[in-house]
Order: sequence, then structure tokens, then C-alpha cells
Amino acid sequence: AARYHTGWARAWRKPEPKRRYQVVIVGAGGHGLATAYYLGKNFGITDVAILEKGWLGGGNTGRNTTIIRSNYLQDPSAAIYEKARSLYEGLSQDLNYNVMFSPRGVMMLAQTEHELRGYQRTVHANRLQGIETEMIGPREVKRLCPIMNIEGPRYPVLGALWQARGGTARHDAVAWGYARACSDMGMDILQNCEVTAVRAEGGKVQGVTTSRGEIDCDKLGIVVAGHSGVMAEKAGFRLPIESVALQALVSEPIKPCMDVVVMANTVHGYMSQSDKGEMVIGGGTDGFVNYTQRGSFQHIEETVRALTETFPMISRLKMLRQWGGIVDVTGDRSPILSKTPLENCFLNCGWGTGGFKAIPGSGWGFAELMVKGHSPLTAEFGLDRFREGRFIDESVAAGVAH
Ligand code: FAD
Ligand code: PYC
Repeated sequence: AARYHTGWARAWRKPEPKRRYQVVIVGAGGHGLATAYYLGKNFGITDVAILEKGWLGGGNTGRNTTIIRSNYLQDPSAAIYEKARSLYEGLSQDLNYNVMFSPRGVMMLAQTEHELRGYQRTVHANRLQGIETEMIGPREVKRLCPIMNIEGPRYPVLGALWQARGGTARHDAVAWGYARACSDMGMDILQNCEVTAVRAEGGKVQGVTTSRGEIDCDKLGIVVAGHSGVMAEKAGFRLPIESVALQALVSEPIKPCMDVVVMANTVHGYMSQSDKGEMVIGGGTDGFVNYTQRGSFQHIEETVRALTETFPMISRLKMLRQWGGIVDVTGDRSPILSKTPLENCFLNCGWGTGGFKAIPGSGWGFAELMVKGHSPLTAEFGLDRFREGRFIDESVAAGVAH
């Protein structure tokens, strides 16, 4: 009999937990795995365990709509998102794993005068930051995306913030590529391993208690996105974070009809087309704190209504699947990459609705922070900013999902 798809080597090992590691990372999403990868690649630290309560990439990393861009307003954000975007460009080669990075261009539609002025300001800021973005007019919008209705009915398209080098990547592949590379370096990825307590002595982290036993470590990195508040409580401190559901849906696959990513923040929806042909659609967060990986029904209706205005041709498409993720949102819509009140315990969270695009840059900077105690990429994103009122306001860049 023919033997198809048998005898494949595992992409990553399935080890038993050791009693002690130099570094333990909690959370095998993109950010946790990238942190581990750059600990190994940039600093030669490979005595690392990545603990995951479910399956790796099963959190927001495997649930997001994969938009990659770096058109943020403030300098510290532009620096980390652009570092990430530029690392994405070479990531398939770096990991020897096809992450299907597709720099197809991302446009954020301006449909009010206020939005137009906001994006013009972003373009000026991006120019000073060395990030290539531009304002384009309605005619160019229509040329780049012929299926769009630029005339209304409620809000005509006045222009768009365009980043030609933005795009998408395959979300699972990003997690899988980092995971394989970490495993190849000798790191242990421990799935079905939930951290239930953080152990400390004299204000210093000692290790964690998990569903697979006690694990000690010199340094602990907490990278659990929507569960950051829960984990922080276990470590003995509180976070200025709200966890809310953000959802997405995909249509039946159709022939290629759209080769750019479009975000329509005023009407509150965004869309791109996957390589399979499905229209990938998303909208805003639920307006209340929750931990469901579903999202509420009214958002599906609102989002689809918004997008049928912008793209009338999707009105006859069948929607195939809908899902949600729990995103960790801060008041200034910027992430937290920080030391914590517990010595040798570090925190990477608050990426909210926009952290997929940041994975390589975040991992790069957070690994440096964990090793050296500081990193130019993470310096402004400490927890202290909330005490000092030094916010990094990215509410415009966070855009459609808020
Ligand atoms: P996750 O991938 O969620 O990883 C955290 C992991 O921690 C999880 O696997 C979880 O199981 C694990 N964990 C939690 N608690 C414990 C515990 N106690 N013990 C062990 N493990 C634990 N971003 C963009 O840039 N572009 C987009 O287009 C975009 N679209 C989105 C659309 C949706 C519907 C959603 C939900 C999010 C979207 N995002 C987008 C945001 C992006 O997905 C997240 O910011 C990013 O994936 C966060 O990655 P992470 O690695 O921090 O988190
Ligand atoms: O950060 O670009 C983004 C995004 C779009 C939809 C959800 N997040």
C-alpha cells in the first residue's frame, strides 16, 4: 500500500520537564517563542523552557488576522514595530521555515476629515522616523483596490494612509518556525503545562509551580497576553490591563479579487484575502472584560454591515468560520516590556489587538532586557510609565480594533 505522509520527523521535541532551567518563559505564543529564540541566537542562552498551558500558538498568535505594519505615531513604537517588520522580511530565511510573509501593502482608509488629519500627522512622523508611508488619494485607493466602493454611502473615502511594505504572514508558521528553531537549539517546549503559581523568596523569583510539577529558574519571563492580569496576580502584583475578546471571521474561498490589506476604521471593519481565497474579516473588541475565546454576536453583525458598505461584492458571500481571542489592552494602547516588582521576573504583554506584527521585534528586545536588564527597544515600555504619566498614546494606530 502507498505510504503517504508517514515517517516525518517531529518539528519540535516533546521533552519531559527538567527540575531547573536558567530561563523559564511562560506562554508559547509568538512573543514567548521569539523571546526564547533570540535568547539563544543573540546571547547563546539555550537552557530555556517555554511553558504552555494548551498547545503552542493556540492563543492569539493562531487566532489573529496577521496584519503587519509599522505606521505608528510615537518614536518608541515606530522603532519596535519597524524592527519587527524588517525582521519579518528575512524571517523565512532566518528560521529556514516559510512564514509566507507577503508585503502586499496595507491601507488605512480616511473617511472623515478628522481621520485624514490624524493619518497626515502619522505620515509626517513616519518620515522623521525613517519609515516609508504615504498619503494617497481616493483615485489611487480605487486603483489599488478596485472592489472598493469609495463613494459611501455613509462615509466617502477621502484618502488613505498607505504602507507599501506592510502586509501579512502565516500566523501558525511564525509560531511553528520559532518553535522548531528553539527546539533545535536544545530548548524544551512543554505543552499542556499550566503555570499555577509563581514561587519567590526575599522578593526574588525562585521558580514556578505547574500542572507538570515544580520548575526552578534564575529568570522568569511572563508572556501570556490575555492572561497577563491573572499571571501577575500569581506573582504578587497588579497590572493596568483589561482583557477583552476580539474576534474575526472568514468567508468561503473565492478567486483572487483583492491583493492589498484594507482597514476601514471609521465604519469599523477590515479585510484581506488569504492565499486560500477566503476573505479574512475583523472588527472591534467586545466592550466588556471577559475571557471567552468567542466574541459576541452583535460584533459579527456590525462588522459585516460595515464591510458590505465598503465592499458591496462581499454581500453575497457565505461566512465559514468565526472565532475570538483574548487580548490584553492598556490605557495608552502600547505594550508593556518591563522588569516587575519581583526581582528577575520580567513581563511582556499589553500588545492588545496589534501584537502579531510585533513578534520578532518584541522577542529581540525582550530577550535583551532579560539578559542585560535594559534594551533600547524596550526602554520606554516599562511599567513605571503608568505611575509617571508618561503614556505612549497609540489610539490612532491601534485603529479599527478599538
Ligand atoms: P498568545 O499567542 O495569546 O500567547 C500566550 C500564550 O500563553 C497562550 O498560548 C496561552 O495559552 C499561554 N498561557 C496563558 N496562561 C498560561 C499559564 N498560566 N501557563 C502557561 N501558559 C499560559 N495583531 C496584529 O498585529 N495584526 C492583526 O491583524 C491582528 N489581528 C488580531 C485579530 C484577532 C481576532 C485577535 C484575537 C488578535 C489580533 N491581533 C493582531 C493581536 C495579536 O494576535 C496578539 O497581540 C499577539 O498574538 C499576542 O501574542 P502573544 O504571543 O503575546 O500571545
Ligand atoms: O494591528 O493592524 C492591526 C490589527 C488589525 C486588526 C486587528 N489588529
